[in-house]
Amino acid sequence: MEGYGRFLVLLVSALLLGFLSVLFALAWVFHYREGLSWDGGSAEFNWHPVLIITGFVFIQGIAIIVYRLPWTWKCSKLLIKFIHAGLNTIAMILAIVSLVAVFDFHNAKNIPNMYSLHSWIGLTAVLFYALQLVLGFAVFLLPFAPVSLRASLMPIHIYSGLLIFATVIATALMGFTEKLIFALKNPPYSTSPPEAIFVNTLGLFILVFGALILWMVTRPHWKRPPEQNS
Ligand code: ASC
Repeated sequence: MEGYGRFLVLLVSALLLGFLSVLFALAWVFHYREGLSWDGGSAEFNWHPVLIITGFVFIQGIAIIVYRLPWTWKCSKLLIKFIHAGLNTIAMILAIVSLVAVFDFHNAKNIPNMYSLHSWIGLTAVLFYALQLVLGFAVFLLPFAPVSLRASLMPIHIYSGLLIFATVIATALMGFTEKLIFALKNPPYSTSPPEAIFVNTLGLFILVFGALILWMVTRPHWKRPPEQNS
């Protein structure tokens, strides 16, 4: 593989950033916020950033690059497809639970739903992700679709997958901003208290994680070799 060393450096950097992002999300809710529980209060809301960052950012990012891991190239393509679909299914489940946590918290506290740009784009991303998962399963995993249909839908599958992933990251960044403006009152966000710096840093980690994943997955020379396809 051309540039194997460079690929490994990018991969390890992305995995470290992704892992650190999950740790930061947990540190945010446990150190600065109310922790995690399922009680209709703020600790229930806190599942939202934790599960989105774990599932919809980190696990989805790994799902995107599984075909590019050189040591999987000797495995059957079908096995890697199952891993890709399985990771995306786990991410979908975590995203749904994270949405239930938000709606449940809002309804318990009489906070309006679905008014912010974060909520519009975020819910749209989850709906398109579900569609992408069902279509991907039906066309590329089940053995029924003809190769011509697979070939014509593959560029759309790749484009929409990457668009959803980038949109999820943009939506997470909007969510951080929203939450910090809502939650930091005394001292306010505008005075850069430690929590603000911490969560801004988490936003930068997620952005760079996404940038690394998108770079790795768009380099043509790091594609799974076609002769290994099944
Ligand atoms: C698949 C698969 C591919 C593509 C190809 C069409 O299901 O394994 O490599 O679709 O057949 O682009």
